[in-house]
Amino acid sequence: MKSWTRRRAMRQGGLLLGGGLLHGVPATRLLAMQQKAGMAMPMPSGDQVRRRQAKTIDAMKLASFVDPLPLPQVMKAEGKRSSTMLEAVDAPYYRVRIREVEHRMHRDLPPAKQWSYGDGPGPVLFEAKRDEGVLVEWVNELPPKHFLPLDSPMHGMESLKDAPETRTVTHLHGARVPSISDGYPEDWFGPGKSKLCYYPNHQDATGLWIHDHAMGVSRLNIFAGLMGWYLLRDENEANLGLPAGKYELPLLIYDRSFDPHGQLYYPNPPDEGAWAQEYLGDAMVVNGKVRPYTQVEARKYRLRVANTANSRFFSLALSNGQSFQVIGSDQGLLAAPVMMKRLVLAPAERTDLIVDFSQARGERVNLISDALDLMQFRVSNERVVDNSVVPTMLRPLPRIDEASAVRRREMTLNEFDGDNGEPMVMLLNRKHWIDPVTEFVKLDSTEIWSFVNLTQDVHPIHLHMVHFQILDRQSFSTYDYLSDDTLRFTGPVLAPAAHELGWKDVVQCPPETVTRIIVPFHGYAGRYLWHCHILEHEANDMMRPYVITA
Ligand SMILES: [Cu+2]
Repeated sequence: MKSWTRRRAMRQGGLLLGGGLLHGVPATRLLAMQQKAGMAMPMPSGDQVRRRQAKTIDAMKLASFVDPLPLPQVMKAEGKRSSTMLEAVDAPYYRVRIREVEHRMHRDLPPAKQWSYGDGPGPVLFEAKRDEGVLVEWVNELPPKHFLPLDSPMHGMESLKDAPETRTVTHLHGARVPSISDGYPEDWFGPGKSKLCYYPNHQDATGLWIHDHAMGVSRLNIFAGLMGWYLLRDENEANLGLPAGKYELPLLIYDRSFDPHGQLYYPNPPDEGAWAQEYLGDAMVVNGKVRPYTQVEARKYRLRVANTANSRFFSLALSNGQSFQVIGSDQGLLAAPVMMKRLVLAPAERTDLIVDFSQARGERVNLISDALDLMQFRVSNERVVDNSVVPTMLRPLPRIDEASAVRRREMTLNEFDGDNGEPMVMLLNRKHWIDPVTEFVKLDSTEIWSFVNLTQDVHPIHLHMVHFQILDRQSFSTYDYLSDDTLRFTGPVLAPAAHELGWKDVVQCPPETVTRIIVPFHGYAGRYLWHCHILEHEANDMMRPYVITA
């Protein structure tokens, strides 16, 4: 796991530039890996680093904690509508305009161009109830030109030459929905068009999130701002007595960088290499503001946290060193709270935290990620009565029996060099997005998928439509695997950490490690996808379709 730690520390450590993929890996080891794997690993040139620095301001110098934390704008239904997609007669209908807006992300920055769901500049929030389906019409009102740099070697771009630059399609991440409403990347639509989606909400309470998934441009569209919360509630959760209402804070955390005019800056190929292998900014943003603050009472709060960054892993902790209780993961509550002081959240992962500020009356407590500040809680000096509770048992959460799996699949995570030898391509199972489907799964069957990570990166792998449990992780020799396809393990079988024992839809796959998950494919037959949720990897080309057959 050494390289996992090293790699992760790099990604979390302040300003890491787009191409800085392999600092810290010994050159001899790197060379050996390249030779064995036929891989070309990109390194940023000093020139690239200097060019990038000239194009961005130093966001670490912006004053911290000067903007109040915005809370997401709760979306309102416009009555009810019927549709052939519905199970019932009619359902609440939402019409969401997708627009270009201007939004000030920090007191000392001018308003920056962004994209937004809905009419406000900030993130949005849908409140949904279990088994009460909703209709959402996503309306593309974007201008014809993208304000971020488009590049060419990304997957699918050949076939997208005539596609509108500002295409979009919305995916409700973690939702069990029919394929037609899932936001398949090729179901994009251009400006002036809209798409009606049906979300049945037949699943346990959890924090889902909406984001763009349009072919070839989703990393740019999400970077531009197309993200939001979707909190699904149920009776079990409501009866627990957890902190609620104003004591529940939904937080979208991500990173950005700004050009000298205060506008969002995304690396612009070819100046900085053929494509940005990862994006890491130096401004930590929560709900649309750079390092904001919020006033809290000296009591328990429930923090719903989603990592909506393109590439950055957050290592969440509190600046006063106090512990917090983890009560949920991607797909809802854990069986029991887990006390932690530090939790690593990969892109697209969510966590559900209880933080008790009662011992920090009158103090300022920062939410941090290693040396980086994300936001500040200003705890009131007043004593308050806190009637909320955190039960020791949250819900029954049986582990799935491995014996129930009818099929086991071995999936490789690969890095290779591109046609011209310089840019790298990253693949799942050595296949591109456009290659024919290779994973056909029977509806209602259970399978075990092993992710064989041959790369030096942690890849957060996400499967659409399903939830799953993590079985274990075990390091192996990539050398042996690449020479004769043999899985020779080099370390012990590691059980998932306590906070990973709940239902998941994203799994962190460490380098040179086999990560196994068990997946019951309940829900709907149809075409879905699985992919790495580092958006720059997904785009080039770590994304594959899979089909559930009835
Ligand atoms: Cu990846």
